[in-house]
Amino acid sequence: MTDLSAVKRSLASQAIETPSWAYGNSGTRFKVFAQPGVPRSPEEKIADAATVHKYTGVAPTVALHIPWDRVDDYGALTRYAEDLGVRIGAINTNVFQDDDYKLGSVTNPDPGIRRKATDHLLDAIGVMDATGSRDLKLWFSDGINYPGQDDLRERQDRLAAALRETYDRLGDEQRILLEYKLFEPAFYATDIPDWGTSYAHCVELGPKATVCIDTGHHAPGTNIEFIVAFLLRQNRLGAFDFNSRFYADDDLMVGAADPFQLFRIMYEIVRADALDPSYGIAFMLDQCHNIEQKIPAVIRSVMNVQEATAKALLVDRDALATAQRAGDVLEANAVLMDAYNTDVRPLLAEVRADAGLDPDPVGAYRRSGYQRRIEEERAEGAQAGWGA
Ligand code: AOS
Ligand code: ZN
Ligand code: ZN
Repeated sequence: MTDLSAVKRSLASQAIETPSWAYGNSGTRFKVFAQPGVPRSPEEKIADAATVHKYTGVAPTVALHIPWDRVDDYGALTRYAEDLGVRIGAINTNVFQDDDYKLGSVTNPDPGIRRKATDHLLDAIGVMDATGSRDLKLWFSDGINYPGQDDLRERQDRLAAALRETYDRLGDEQRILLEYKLFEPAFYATDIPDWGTSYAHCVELGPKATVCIDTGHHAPGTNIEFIVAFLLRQNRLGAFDFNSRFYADDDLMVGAADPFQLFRIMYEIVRADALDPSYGIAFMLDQCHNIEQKIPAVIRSVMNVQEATAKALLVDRDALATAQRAGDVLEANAVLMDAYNTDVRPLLAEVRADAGLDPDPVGAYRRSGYQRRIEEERAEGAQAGWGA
């Protein structure tokens, strides 16, 4: 039997990180649809993240992206966030938006460009020193479009050298989250295309390097929960970039396309007792809200993760283990499906009420007047960073 009060405690202490870029205007390469009231500065993005935390109670940190969130004084930005009740989370680097990086950043055949890219990564650790961030999230757009364009193996050597230099600059409490992505913008070969490549580089680097799983970065049909289980067993799962995809790297709201997949992922987390923030996994969103209103979309995304987590926590693990040991295929599957098919919304409403929150976070946001205020106050919203 599942202990309901333990489930509620786990849900109350869950932490989901929201990304600063989710609050800005975004789009595809075809069109960016500007929305009224979007943030014009890193401070305003943090204010929106704090609003999401205010209504959900489980989004206490916000990820920044350098240079999109560049400021002169990161200490002041950190204090600003803390005054609003949130903290700065992962620092994301950007070595993909400069003409120099056409043929790659840290894997570029030109050593001068590699130096520039690596220096950016080192600078980002300086930002972490000022914000107190634990995590440096690295995603490289590096890759090649044509067979023969560059030497596949040598590019791995260049990547390893840049990662080594970056790793060696980390403080004792800091770590690298190394993200992988199958394709885009490179179409023939990406330098970190899959979890295995990321994992191998992390192992080579040392214990402070762990893999970041972006749920939108796989081939269709990939069993992501297997990757989760495997990396947890190896102690190398550092973070998630949660989002939903139908076709490629769609960055839609997590749990929108496939809530069952999200449940299966969260079950592996629960199975490994890795949900509590003290375990060290960063549960981040990496999303763009191109056509829907941004703050309620982020709130909805946080709630989708909560719902998948609640269902995962409700799995009767004793009954499941018994059925698995007995080789009772149908019963084992039924135990898992019973939990998935439970309506956990009343349970989450109770968890929110216990925490002094409105049980309906999206409704509470809509009633708060925040959206009207930002639409009045913020004249010209800034773009998130890409998609121009
Ligand atoms: C890119 O596809 C990745 O998901 C990265 O995490 C990226 O840094 C993030 O989406 C912000 O652009
Ligand atoms: Zn990502
Ligand atoms: Zn992505």
